[in-house]
Amino acid sequence: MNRSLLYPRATTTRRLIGLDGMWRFSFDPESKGVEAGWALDLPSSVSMPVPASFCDLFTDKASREYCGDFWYETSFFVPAEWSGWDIVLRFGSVTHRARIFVNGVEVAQHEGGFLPFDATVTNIVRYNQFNKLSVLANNELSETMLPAGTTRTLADGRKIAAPYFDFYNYAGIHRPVWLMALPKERVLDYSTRYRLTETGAEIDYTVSTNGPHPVTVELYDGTTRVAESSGTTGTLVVKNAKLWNIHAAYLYDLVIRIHEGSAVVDEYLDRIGIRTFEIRHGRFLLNGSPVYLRGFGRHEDADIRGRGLDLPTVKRDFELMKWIGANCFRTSHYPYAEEIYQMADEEGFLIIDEVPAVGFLQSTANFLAANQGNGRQQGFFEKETTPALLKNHKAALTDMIDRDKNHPSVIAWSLLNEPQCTSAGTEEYFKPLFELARRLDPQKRPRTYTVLMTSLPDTSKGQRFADFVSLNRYYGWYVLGGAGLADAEAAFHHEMDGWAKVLHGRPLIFTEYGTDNLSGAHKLPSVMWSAEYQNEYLEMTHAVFDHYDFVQGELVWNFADFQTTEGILRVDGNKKASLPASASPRMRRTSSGSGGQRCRSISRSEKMIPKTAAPCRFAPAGRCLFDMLFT
Ligand code: CKU
Repeated sequence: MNRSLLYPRATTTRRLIGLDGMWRFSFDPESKGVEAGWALDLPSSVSMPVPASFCDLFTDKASREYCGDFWYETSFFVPAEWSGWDIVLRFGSVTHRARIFVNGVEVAQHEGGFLPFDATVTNIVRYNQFNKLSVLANNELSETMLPAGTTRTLADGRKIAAPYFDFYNYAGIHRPVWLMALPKERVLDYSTRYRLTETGAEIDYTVSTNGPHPVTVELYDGTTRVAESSGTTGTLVVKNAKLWNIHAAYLYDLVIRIHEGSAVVDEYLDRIGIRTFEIRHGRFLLNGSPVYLRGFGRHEDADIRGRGLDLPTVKRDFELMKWIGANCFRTSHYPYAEEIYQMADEEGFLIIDEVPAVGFLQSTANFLAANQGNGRQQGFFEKETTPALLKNHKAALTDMIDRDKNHPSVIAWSLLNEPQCTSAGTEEYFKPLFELARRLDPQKRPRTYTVLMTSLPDTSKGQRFADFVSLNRYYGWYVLGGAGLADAEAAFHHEMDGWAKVLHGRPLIFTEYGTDNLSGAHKLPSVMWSAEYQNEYLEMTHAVFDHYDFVQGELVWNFADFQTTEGILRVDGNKKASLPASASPRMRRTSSGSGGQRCRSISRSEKMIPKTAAPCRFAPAGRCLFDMLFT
């Protein structure tokens, strides 16, 4: 079996052609395309960019909200000199499921909208000619998939997605598509593990290939080879190793080769960072030194392109995160594009990598948007659908760890977001997942899941599995908000005192906290949605954090405003990033008004209201003109 999630790279033995660009596109609401031969010729298609979500490109609501089957089509040229190689198509992600056809022949199927897959097409392609590539995708939601939701049918027969999660169900070919020529005998995977020594570092590695020939592994610091070894497992000894660190990333080039006599059969190159990450005595230790996690929960979400990878946006986001002094983000609520992890590797950011296990809760999701859910109050892990869900969950977790295990930036795995975890089936559901993550990860990174507000220290059945506890808390927003802020603080303390009793030396971080903000709203005294209220909320919340030594991180919700399903609780999306100037001297001051032009992007509305990045209390001082003028 030649399964490989390695990132596509051109080397002396590998060739790549990028297939991104303008493709053809058609909705298929009656799911008749396969029978009607659309894989050979897509009728009445429109142009469609790849990568991108299709949703926000249309100007009519039926197209934006389309739910069901849809097709993409392009053609690709296979050079004659590629004959004798394995020809493989590689998709970074297609949301949520895909069937791939080449010249009308089905070559792959994949479920799960946030992880890569490939299709070997060696025996199907025509050399020195153009070949037709068709993708039949589908964006329906169900309770057995990640993320979870349901699909409803409107009176006119159209399907509509009803997410159980608080982000828009963007769909399309979201990440790059590659055509690759690979040697028949090749590297399929590799992994590394780091040990710091008195004189430098040791890197234990494993390489898997699909053939019998010997393997060598070399490590380069620029053009200088600093370590080498041979065999599919071994150790690279690096003297005076330069460690990868926060905002001070140092990357080495890893070169893996398969040799047959004097010939190199395959060569794979990657960039790795030498670092250790562990939990000890209630602290996160990076290279043995304590680190407090500061940063954001985020989304892959931008105007027009939706969840499609956009490198300028990626760059801008990292610049904003650096500017504000963040060191960490969670890939809420799904694994992000590989290019984002590469950027984090380069820039020295820590990532809590989250599998798309979100929406595993019916009752709360029901009230977040107008067209969601079914109002039932029940556990999510005691249903007929639970075994199928667990199977898909394991598959997604396996692929995420396979894909991301070599990134120095990835420091932890988040196995679920806000599941219903107080009911009887929780432990049976959680245990195999936590065991799987431990088994699959060569670096044995800590595992966590984010704990919903209604799951408390004494009722949360899942928390005992976590290596560190992650709380999403909104005291003063979803509960006891407004004039009740003092009560919110008391209730928050009460809960924290409860966590103190069950942590048993584990650190606890906040993976979400925040309030929505109406851009430009100011009021004295404050009201909810105003800038002033956000300040008061954040001050209170931070004071609670600082009261507890076991709190070892804070990731504010959210880095940027993001789109959600429309509903009475969301004003054209979730607006928790429109944070105003903070009253806290520790808080980065930004404005959602005219002073706050540090926009990641503009809003989706034609009013072009800027989105602002969230302020953080950990930003280095003195870099903001607005601060100097108005404080
Ligand atoms: C965030 C009920 C709390 C849901 N939680 C998860 C996240 O996806 C949401 O966007 C909180 C929020 O802003 O409500």
